[in-house]
Amino acid sequence: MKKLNLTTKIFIGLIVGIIVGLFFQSAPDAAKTYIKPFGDLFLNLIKMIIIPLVLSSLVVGAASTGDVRRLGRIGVKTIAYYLLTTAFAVTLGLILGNIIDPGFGLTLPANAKVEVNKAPSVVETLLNIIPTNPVKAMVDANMLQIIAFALFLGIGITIAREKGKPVLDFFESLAEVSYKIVGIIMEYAPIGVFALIVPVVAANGPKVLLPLLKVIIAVYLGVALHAGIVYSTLVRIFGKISPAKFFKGAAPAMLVAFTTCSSSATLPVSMDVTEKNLGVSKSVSSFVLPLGATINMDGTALYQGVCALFVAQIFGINLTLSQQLTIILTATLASIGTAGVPGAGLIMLSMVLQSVGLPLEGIALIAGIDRILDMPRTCINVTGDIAGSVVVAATEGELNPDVAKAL
Ligand code: DAS
Repeated sequence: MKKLNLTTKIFIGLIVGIIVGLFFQSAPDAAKTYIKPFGDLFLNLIKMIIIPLVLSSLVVGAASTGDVRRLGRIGVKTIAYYLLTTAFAVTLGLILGNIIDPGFGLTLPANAKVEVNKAPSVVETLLNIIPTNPVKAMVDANMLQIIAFALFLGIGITIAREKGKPVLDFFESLAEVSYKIVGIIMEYAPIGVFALIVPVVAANGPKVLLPLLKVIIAVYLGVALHAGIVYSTLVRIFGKISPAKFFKGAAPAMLVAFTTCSSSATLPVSMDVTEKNLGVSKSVSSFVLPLGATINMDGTALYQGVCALFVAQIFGINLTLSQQLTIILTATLASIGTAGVPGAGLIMLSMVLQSVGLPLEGIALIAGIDRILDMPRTCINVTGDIAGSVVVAATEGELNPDVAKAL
Protein backbone atom coordinates (compact mmCIF):
# COMPACT_ATOMS: atom_id res chain seq x y z
CA MET A 1 0.00 0.00 0.00
CA LYS A 2 1.41 3.43 -0.95
CA LYS A 3 2.98 4.96 2.15
CA LEU A 4 0.25 7.06 3.73
CA ASN A 5 1.31 10.64 4.27
CA LEU A 6 1.28 12.11 7.75
CA THR A 7 -1.93 14.05 7.14
CA THR A 8 -3.87 10.93 6.29
CA LYS A 9 -2.39 9.05 9.22
CA ILE A 10 -3.37 11.81 11.68
CA PHE A 11 -6.85 11.96 10.18
CA ILE A 12 -7.18 8.18 10.49
CA GLY A 13 -5.98 8.47 14.09
CA LEU A 14 -8.78 10.94 14.72
CA ILE A 15 -11.53 8.90 13.04
CA VAL A 16 -10.47 5.60 14.64
CA GLY A 17 -10.14 7.41 17.98
CA ILE A 18 -13.68 8.76 17.72
CA ILE A 19 -15.07 5.31 16.87
CA VAL A 20 -13.13 3.61 19.68
CA GLY A 21 -14.20 6.43 22.00
CA LEU A 22 -17.85 5.73 21.24
CA PHE A 23 -17.29 2.08 22.27
CA PHE A 24 -15.69 3.26 25.53
CA GLN A 25 -18.70 5.38 26.51
CA SER A 26 -19.74 2.58 28.85
CA ALA A 27 -16.27 2.49 30.43
CA PRO A 28 -14.81 6.01 30.32
CA ASP A 29 -12.49 5.32 33.26
CA ALA A 30 -10.86 2.43 31.37
CA ALA A 31 -10.20 4.81 28.45
CA LYS A 32 -8.70 7.30 30.87
CA THR A 33 -6.50 4.70 32.59
CA TYR A 34 -5.22 2.67 29.66
CA ILE A 35 -5.34 5.00 26.62
CA LYS A 36 -4.99 8.58 27.86
CA PRO A 37 -1.30 8.15 28.96
CA PHE A 38 -0.30 7.68 25.29
CA GLY A 39 -1.96 11.00 24.59
CA ASP A 40 -0.27 12.68 27.53
CA LEU A 41 3.02 11.46 26.08
CA PHE A 42 2.22 13.40 22.87
CA LEU A 43 1.46 16.56 24.88
CA ASN A 44 4.66 16.13 26.90
CA LEU A 45 6.69 15.79 23.70
CA ILE A 46 5.13 19.05 22.41
CA LYS A 47 5.88 20.81 25.69
CA MET A 48 9.46 19.45 25.60
CA ILE A 49 10.29 21.02 22.23
CA ILE A 50 8.36 24.26 22.47
CA ILE A 51 11.02 26.31 24.28
CA PRO A 52 14.09 25.43 22.19
CA LEU A 53 11.92 25.76 19.06
CA VAL A 54 10.56 29.21 19.93
CA LEU A 55 13.86 30.56 21.23
CA SER A 56 15.96 29.40 18.27
CA SER A 57 13.49 30.17 15.46
CA LEU A 58 12.81 33.62 16.86
CA VAL A 59 16.47 34.54 17.34
CA VAL A 60 17.13 33.47 13.75
CA GLY A 61 14.03 35.32 12.50
CA ALA A 62 14.94 38.55 14.32
CA ALA A 63 18.62 38.31 13.31
CA SER A 64 17.66 37.87 9.66
CA THR A 65 16.68 41.53 9.40
CA GLY A 66 20.25 41.87 8.09
CA ASP A 67 22.17 45.07 8.73
CA VAL A 68 19.47 47.15 10.37
CA ARG A 69 21.27 50.41 9.44
CA ARG A 70 21.30 49.46 5.74
CA LEU A 71 17.77 48.10 5.82
CA GLY A 72 16.59 50.37 8.64
CA ARG A 73 13.61 51.86 6.89
CA ILE A 74 12.64 48.56 5.21
CA GLY A 75 13.18 46.56 8.40
CA VAL A 76 11.07 48.88 10.54
CA LYS A 77 8.31 49.15 7.88
CA THR A 78 8.24 45.38 7.33
CA ILE A 79 8.08 44.51 11.02
CA ALA A 80 5.47 47.24 11.66
CA TYR A 81 3.37 45.91 8.74
CA TYR A 82 3.73 42.32 9.99
CA LEU A 83 2.81 43.10 13.60
CA LEU A 84 -0.19 45.29 12.65
CA THR A 85 -1.70 42.86 10.12
CA THR A 86 -1.07 39.90 12.44
CA ALA A 87 -2.63 41.67 15.43
CA PHE A 88 -5.65 42.49 13.23
CA ALA A 89 -5.85 38.83 12.16
CA VAL A 90 -5.90 37.43 15.68
CA THR A 91 -8.44 40.09 16.74
CA LEU A 92 -10.64 39.00 13.80
CA GLY A 93 -10.20 35.41 15.01
CA LEU A 94 -11.35 36.33 18.50
CA ILE A 95 -14.35 38.29 17.16
CA LEU A 96 -15.39 35.33 14.99
CA GLY A 97 -14.76 32.93 17.89
CA ASN A 98 -17.04 35.04 20.07
CA ILE A 99 -19.72 35.30 17.35
CA ILE A 100 -19.65 31.68 16.11
CA ASP A 101 -19.01 30.47 19.68
CA PRO A 102 -17.88 26.98 18.51
CA GLY A 103 -17.67 25.62 22.03
CA PHE A 104 -21.22 26.74 22.87
CA GLY A 105 -23.38 24.08 24.47
CA LEU A 106 -20.49 21.83 25.31
CA THR A 107 -18.93 21.93 28.75
CA LEU A 108 -16.47 19.17 29.48
CA PRO A 109 -16.82 17.65 32.97
CA ALA A 110 -15.93 19.83 35.92
CA ASN A 111 -12.87 17.75 36.68
CA ALA A 112 -11.57 18.74 33.24
CA LYS A 113 -11.74 22.37 34.24
CA VAL A 114 -8.51 23.91 35.45
CA GLU A 115 -7.91 26.79 37.77
CA VAL A 116 -7.33 29.58 35.26
CA ASN A 117 -4.30 31.57 36.35
CA LYS A 118 -5.38 34.91 37.82
CA ALA A 119 -5.07 37.07 34.72
CA PRO A 120 -2.69 40.00 35.29
CA SER A 121 -3.82 43.46 34.19
CA VAL A 122 -2.80 44.57 30.71
CA VAL A 123 -0.10 46.91 32.09
CA GLU A 124 1.34 44.10 34.22
CA THR A 125 1.22 41.82 31.17
CA LEU A 126 3.19 44.31 29.09
CA LEU A 127 5.72 45.03 31.88
CA ASN A 128 6.08 41.32 32.63
CA ILE A 129 7.15 40.66 29.05
CA ILE A 130 10.72 41.74 29.82
CA PRO A 131 12.39 38.87 31.74
CA THR A 132 14.53 39.89 34.70
CA ASN A 133 16.08 36.43 34.44
CA PRO A 134 15.92 34.82 30.95
CA VAL A 135 16.97 31.41 32.29
CA LYS A 136 14.19 31.49 34.87
CA ALA A 137 11.79 32.48 32.08
CA MET A 138 12.75 29.25 30.31
CA VAL A 139 12.51 27.17 33.47
CA ASP A 140 9.05 28.65 34.11
CA ALA A 141 8.12 28.28 30.40
CA ASN A 142 7.13 31.95 30.45
CA MET A 143 6.62 32.17 26.70
CA LEU A 144 6.11 35.94 26.41
CA GLN A 145 9.40 36.56 28.24
CA ILE A 146 11.20 33.93 26.15
CA ILE A 147 9.94 35.62 22.98
CA ALA A 148 11.03 39.07 24.20
CA PHE A 149 14.49 37.75 25.11
CA ALA A 150 14.81 36.02 21.72
CA LEU A 151 13.89 39.22 19.84
CA PHE A 152 16.51 41.22 21.79
CA LEU A 153 19.09 38.48 21.17
CA GLY A 154 18.35 38.55 17.44
CA ILE A 155 18.67 42.32 17.19
CA GLY A 156 21.83 42.26 19.34
CA ILE A 157 23.35 39.65 17.05
CA THR A 158 22.56 41.84 14.05
CA ILE A 159 24.18 44.93 15.53
CA ALA A 160 27.21 42.90 16.74
CA ARG A 161 27.76 41.83 13.09
CA GLU A 162 30.82 39.48 12.83
CA LYS A 163 31.17 39.20 16.61
CA GLY A 164 27.57 37.99 16.78
CA LYS A 165 28.04 35.32 14.12
CA PRO A 166 29.03 32.42 16.48
CA VAL A 167 25.84 33.01 18.51
CA LEU A 168 23.75 33.17 15.34
CA ASP A 169 25.34 29.95 14.05
CA PHE A 170 24.45 28.23 17.32
CA PHE A 171 20.80 29.30 17.15
CA GLU A 172 20.52 28.48 13.43
CA SER A 173 21.76 24.99 14.26
CA LEU A 174 19.44 24.70 17.28
CA ALA A 175 16.50 25.80 15.10
CA GLU A 176 17.30 23.16 12.48
CA VAL A 177 17.64 20.45 15.13
CA SER A 178 14.37 21.60 16.73
CA TYR A 179 12.55 21.34 13.39
CA LYS A 180 13.84 17.77 13.04
CA ILE A 181 12.56 16.90 16.53
CA VAL A 182 9.20 18.46 15.60
CA GLY A 183 9.23 16.11 12.62
CA ILE A 184 9.72 13.11 14.92
CA ILE A 185 6.96 14.30 17.25
CA MET A 186 4.60 14.73 14.30
CA GLU A 187 5.34 11.08 13.32
CA TYR A 188 3.93 10.06 16.71
CA ALA A 189 0.97 12.44 16.22
CA PRO A 190 -1.46 9.83 14.77
CA ILE A 191 -1.11 7.69 17.92
CA GLY A 192 -1.06 10.75 20.16
CA VAL A 193 -4.22 12.15 18.57
CA PHE A 194 -5.93 8.75 18.81
CA ALA A 195 -5.06 8.42 22.50
CA LEU A 196 -6.13 12.00 23.24
CA ILE A 197 -9.49 11.85 21.48
CA VAL A 198 -10.64 8.45 22.83
CA PRO A 199 -11.10 9.52 26.49
CA VAL A 200 -12.68 12.81 25.39
CA VAL A 201 -15.31 11.08 23.22
CA ALA A 202 -15.74 8.27 25.79
CA ALA A 203 -16.51 10.81 28.50
CA ASN A 204 -18.60 13.20 26.40
CA GLY A 205 -20.09 11.22 23.54
CA PRO A 206 -20.50 12.43 19.95
CA LYS A 207 -21.72 15.90 20.93
CA VAL A 208 -18.07 17.00 21.18
CA LEU A 209 -17.70 16.76 17.38
CA LEU A 210 -20.16 19.42 16.17
CA PRO A 211 -18.10 22.27 17.65
CA LEU A 212 -15.10 21.11 15.56
CA LEU A 213 -17.06 21.83 12.39
CA LYS A 214 -17.74 25.32 13.73
CA VAL A 215 -13.98 25.82 14.36
CA ILE A 216 -13.27 24.89 10.73
CA ILE A 217 -15.94 27.32 9.50
CA ALA A 218 -14.60 30.09 11.76
CA VAL A 219 -11.01 29.68 10.51
CA TYR A 220 -11.90 29.48 6.79
CA LEU A 221 -14.27 32.45 7.09
CA GLY A 222 -11.69 34.39 9.10
CA VAL A 223 -8.83 33.97 6.65
CA ALA A 224 -11.09 34.83 3.70
CA LEU A 225 -12.28 38.00 5.42
CA HIS A 226 -8.73 38.94 6.45
CA ALA A 227 -7.43 38.57 2.90
CA GLY A 228 -10.49 40.19 1.36
CA ILE A 229 -10.45 43.20 3.68
CA VAL A 230 -6.85 43.81 4.77
CA TYR A 231 -4.74 42.72 1.82
CA SER A 232 -7.15 44.08 -0.81
CA THR A 233 -7.18 47.48 0.90
CA LEU A 234 -3.39 47.61 1.39
CA VAL A 235 -2.43 46.64 -2.17
CA ARG A 236 -4.98 49.07 -3.60
CA ILE A 237 -3.95 52.02 -1.41
CA PHE A 238 -0.16 51.51 -1.48
CA GLY A 239 0.41 49.54 -4.67
CA LYS A 240 -2.43 50.98 -6.75
CA ILE A 241 -3.07 47.35 -7.73
CA SER A 242 -6.66 46.04 -8.00
CA PRO A 243 -7.38 43.17 -5.58
CA ALA A 244 -8.42 40.97 -8.50
CA LYS A 245 -5.01 41.48 -10.16
CA PHE A 246 -3.22 40.98 -6.84
CA PHE A 247 -4.87 37.63 -6.07
CA LYS A 248 -4.47 36.52 -9.70
CA GLY A 249 -0.77 37.35 -9.48
CA ALA A 250 -0.35 35.67 -6.10
CA ALA A 251 -2.51 32.61 -6.96
CA PRO A 252 0.30 30.16 -7.83
CA ALA A 253 1.98 30.78 -4.45
CA MET A 254 -1.37 30.65 -2.61
CA LEU A 255 -2.14 27.23 -4.11
CA VAL A 256 1.31 25.82 -3.32
CA ALA A 257 0.98 27.10 0.26
CA PHE A 258 -2.53 25.60 0.60
CA THR A 259 -1.40 22.17 -0.55
CA THR A 260 2.05 21.99 1.06
CA CYS A 261 1.05 23.69 4.34
CA SER A 262 4.57 25.10 4.40
CA SER A 263 5.51 28.78 4.00
CA SER A 264 9.17 27.80 3.66
CA ALA A 265 8.48 25.33 0.85
CA THR A 266 6.41 28.00 -0.93
CA LEU A 267 9.10 30.70 -0.63
CA PRO A 268 10.66 30.14 -4.09
CA VAL A 269 7.20 30.42 -5.69
CA SER A 270 6.32 33.49 -3.58
CA MET A 271 9.48 35.26 -4.74
CA ASP A 272 8.85 34.33 -8.37
CA VAL A 273 5.24 35.58 -8.50
CA THR A 274 6.01 38.72 -6.47
CA GLU A 275 8.63 39.85 -8.96
CA LYS A 276 7.15 38.49 -12.22
CA ASN A 277 3.41 39.05 -11.60
CA LEU A 278 3.33 41.97 -9.20
CA GLY A 279 6.37 44.06 -10.18
CA VAL A 280 8.16 44.11 -6.81
CA SER A 281 11.92 44.75 -7.00
CA LYS A 282 14.25 41.85 -6.19
CA SER A 283 15.99 43.77 -3.39
CA VAL A 284 12.69 44.25 -1.54
CA SER A 285 11.22 40.78 -2.23
CA SER A 286 14.45 39.02 -1.23
CA PHE A 287 14.29 40.70 2.19
CA VAL A 288 10.55 40.88 2.93
CA LEU A 289 9.56 37.36 1.79
CA PRO A 290 12.18 35.24 3.61
CA LEU A 291 11.62 37.30 6.76
CA GLY A 292 7.86 37.01 6.31
CA ALA A 293 8.04 33.24 5.80
CA THR A 294 9.77 33.10 9.19
CA ILE A 295 7.99 35.70 11.30
CA ASN A 296 4.79 36.81 9.55
CA MET A 297 1.88 34.39 9.92
CA ASP A 298 -1.49 36.15 9.94
CA GLY A 299 -3.37 32.92 9.21
CA THR A 300 -1.70 31.16 12.12
CA ALA A 301 -2.42 34.05 14.49
CA LEU A 302 -6.10 34.07 13.46
CA TYR A 303 -6.31 30.27 13.91
CA GLN A 304 -4.77 30.57 17.37
CA GLY A 305 -7.33 33.23 18.35
CA VAL A 306 -10.22 31.03 17.23
CA CYS A 307 -8.83 27.87 18.84
CA ALA A 308 -7.94 29.53 22.16
CA LEU A 309 -11.54 30.73 22.47
CA PHE A 310 -12.85 27.29 21.45
CA VAL A 311 -10.78 25.57 24.17
CA ALA A 312 -11.94 28.13 26.75
CA GLN A 313 -15.56 27.59 25.71
CA ILE A 314 -15.49 23.76 25.86
CA PHE A 315 -13.97 23.90 29.34
CA GLY A 316 -16.55 26.46 30.43
CA ILE A 317 -13.94 29.17 31.02
CA ASN A 318 -15.02 32.76 30.34
CA LEU A 319 -12.00 34.74 29.19
CA THR A 320 -11.83 38.29 30.52
CA LEU A 321 -11.03 41.16 28.15
CA SER A 322 -7.46 41.35 29.49
CA GLN A 323 -7.05 37.60 28.89
CA GLN A 324 -8.27 38.08 25.32
CA LEU A 325 -5.80 40.95 24.94
CA THR A 326 -3.10 38.60 26.26
CA ILE A 327 -4.15 36.11 23.57
CA ILE A 328 -3.81 38.83 20.91
CA LEU A 329 -0.31 39.63 22.17
CA THR A 330 0.73 35.97 22.60
CA ALA A 331 -0.76 34.78 19.30
CA THR A 332 0.89 37.69 17.45
CA LEU A 333 4.23 36.90 19.07
CA ALA A 334 3.66 33.12 18.74
CA SER A 335 3.07 33.49 15.02
CA ILE A 336 6.50 35.16 14.85
CA GLY A 337 8.03 32.05 16.40
CA THR A 338 6.04 29.59 14.27
CA ALA A 339 8.24 27.76 11.78
CA GLY A 340 7.08 27.69 8.17
CA VAL A 341 6.53 23.94 8.24
CA PRO A 342 3.35 21.83 8.43
CA GLY A 343 1.74 21.68 11.86
CA ALA A 344 4.01 24.26 13.48
CA GLY A 345 1.03 26.38 14.43
CA LEU A 346 -0.43 23.54 16.50
CA ILE A 347 2.75 23.33 18.56
CA MET A 348 2.65 27.10 19.12
CA LEU A 349 -1.04 26.87 20.07
CA SER A 350 0.04 25.12 23.27
CA MET A 351 2.04 28.24 24.10
CA VAL A 352 -0.96 30.53 23.56
CA LEU A 353 -3.13 28.28 25.73
CA GLN A 354 -0.49 28.19 28.47
CA SER A 355 -0.22 31.99 28.42
CA VAL A 356 -3.79 32.32 29.70
CA GLY A 357 -3.81 29.13 31.75
CA LEU A 358 -6.10 27.14 29.43
CA PRO A 359 -5.90 23.31 29.56
CA LEU A 360 -3.62 21.76 26.91
CA GLU A 361 -6.08 18.84 26.61
CA GLY A 362 -7.99 21.09 24.22
CA ILE A 363 -5.17 20.51 21.73
CA ALA A 364 -6.41 16.91 21.38
CA LEU A 365 -9.58 18.09 19.69
CA ILE A 366 -7.75 20.56 17.44
CA ALA A 367 -4.90 18.17 16.53
CA GLY A 368 -7.18 15.81 14.65
CA ILE A 369 -8.48 18.52 12.34
CA ASP A 370 -5.28 20.56 12.36
CA ARG A 371 -4.26 19.74 8.80
CA ILE A 372 -7.64 20.97 7.57
CA LEU A 373 -6.90 24.22 9.40
CA ASP A 374 -3.23 24.31 8.35
CA MET A 375 -4.09 24.63 4.65
CA PRO A 376 -6.00 27.95 4.80
CA ARG A 377 -3.76 29.46 7.48
CA THR A 378 -0.57 28.74 5.53
CA CYS A 379 -2.22 30.10 2.37
CA ILE A 380 -2.95 33.38 4.18
CA ASN A 381 0.49 33.42 5.83
CA VAL A 382 2.07 33.47 2.37
CA THR A 383 -0.49 35.89 0.89
CA GLY A 384 0.24 38.29 3.75
CA ASP A 385 3.97 38.11 3.00
CA ILE A 386 3.35 38.88 -0.68
CA ALA A 387 1.02 41.79 0.16
CA GLY A 388 3.69 43.06 2.57
CA SER A 389 6.32 43.07 -0.17
CA VAL A 390 3.96 45.06 -2.45
CA VAL A 391 3.36 47.63 0.32
CA VAL A 392 7.06 48.00 1.26
CA ALA A 393 8.19 48.15 -2.38
CA ALA A 394 5.56 50.79 -3.19
CA THR A 395 6.71 53.00 -0.29
CA GLU A 396 10.33 52.59 -1.43
CA GLY A 397 9.50 53.48 -5.05
CA GLU A 398 10.54 49.94 -6.03
CA LEU A 399 7.18 48.71 -7.38
CA ASN A 400 6.26 48.67 -11.07
CA PRO A 401 2.40 48.67 -11.02
CA ASP A 402 2.24 48.15 -14.80
CA VAL A 403 3.35 44.54 -14.32
CA ALA A 404 0.21 43.61 -12.37
CA LYS A 405 -1.97 45.68 -14.71
CA ALA A 406 -0.74 43.52 -17.60
CA LEU A 407 -2.00 40.33 -15.92
N1 DAS B 1 2.10 25.51 8.28
C1 DAS B 1 2.74 26.72 8.80
C2 DAS B 1 3.32 27.52 7.65
O1 DAS B 1 4.04 26.93 6.88
C3 DAS B 1 1.82 27.57 9.60
C4 DAS B 1 1.20 26.84 10.75
O2 DAS B 1 1.41 25.63 10.98
O3 DAS B 1 0.47 27.52 11.48
O4 DAS B 1 3.05 28.76 7.57
